[in-house]
Amino acid sequence: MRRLLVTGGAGFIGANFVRTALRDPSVAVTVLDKFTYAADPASLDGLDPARLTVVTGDVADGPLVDDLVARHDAVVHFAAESHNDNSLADPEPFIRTNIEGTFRVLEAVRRHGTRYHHISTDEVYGDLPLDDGSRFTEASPYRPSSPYSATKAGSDMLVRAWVRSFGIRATISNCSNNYGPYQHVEKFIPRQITNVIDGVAPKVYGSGTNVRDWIHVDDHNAAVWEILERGRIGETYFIGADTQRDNLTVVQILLEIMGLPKDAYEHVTDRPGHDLRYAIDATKLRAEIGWCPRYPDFHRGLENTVQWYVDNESWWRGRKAKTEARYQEIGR
Ligand code: NAD
Ligand code: TDX
Repeated sequence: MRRLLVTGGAGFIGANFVRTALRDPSVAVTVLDKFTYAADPASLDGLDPARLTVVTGDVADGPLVDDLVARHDAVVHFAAESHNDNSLADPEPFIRTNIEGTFRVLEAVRRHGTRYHHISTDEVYGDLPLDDGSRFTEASPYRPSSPYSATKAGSDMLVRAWVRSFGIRATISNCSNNYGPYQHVEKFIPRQITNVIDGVAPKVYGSGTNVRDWIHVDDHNAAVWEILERGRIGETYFIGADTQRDNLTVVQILLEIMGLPKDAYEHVTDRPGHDLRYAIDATKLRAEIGWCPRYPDFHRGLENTVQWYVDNESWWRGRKAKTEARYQEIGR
């Protein structure tokens, strides 16, 4: 049995990763999750209890992390505070979880010689001009804009230093914007889908011309799995599916799928420091690892995602009112 420790495994991408990983009968997973507002135990419902252990705890708790890492063959580190708007309202938990938490995991990995994969984001590279066609590559300079992306950049730097100075067996992946089932309703796509279900107009920050490069969460996780298996130690891999869309276009597709006029949205105050455009060049991952997206049809992916939120209202309903109340406080 191969024993994986998955931090943040009750959050959006982590829970989907656990679901994928447990399809391999030779894998057992331990989830370490603090169960912040972003986690939901129900995201792990229906999985084989003989091969899934869930531990409630903090990645910044050194002794706990050390004990768990010692008993596993590999660590996949998803746990993070992940929402830009929250990092603007209160950066402190981002420092503790994203930087100190990663430091604790790295120290445990160093002591026990455990294989480590670090989950990061394209946002550490800052943003790109709207219209010049450029994309981030693994050689792009780090230029984070928000407290969230600055702490993710810090965590990436720690991993690189621990590889070089201590020789830990680590890989890093930086992925673009994910969508799919089990994503918290604070994030752009689920927020708009659930607004429409509730008869509320989708909320577009500023002009809506900002561009994100979308990828289905299962494509992200398939790439992570391949990198864990076959990635070169010390390397960084970009994960992206060549699906750049501006926010207005995404909202209009959602409205069309949900049977409403394309202009049934409203503009709200922009996010301070709002990154203009992200775009990922995943040539290295495709060439070296042979990965390619299995869900390249964005329209179809959004249709399936809308259907998932319609069918799984009991999963998100309990968080919706509180999330919107938080947005109301910040005027977005
Ligand atoms: P999420 O907010 O849905 O989930 C994060 C999980 O981490 C939650 O279950 C939460 O309870 C847990 N967590 C938070 N603090 C913790 C702590 N101190 N100790 C233990 N667990 C803690 O986030 P997500 O969207 O699933 O993102 C997962 C990872 O992927 C993050 O590292 C994020 O930076 C990265 N990422 C996300 C995207 C995206 O589009 N969502 C894109 C690229 C990279
Ligand atoms: O209501 C909204 N209206 C809106 O126009 C929300 C919530 C967002 N937006 C815009 C802001 C962004 O341009 O939509 C875009 C996507 O916003 P988010 O879902 O907050 O994602 P983003 O800030 O791009 O960051 C995401 O991708 C990279 C994840 O949240 C990060 O964890 C990941 O690292």
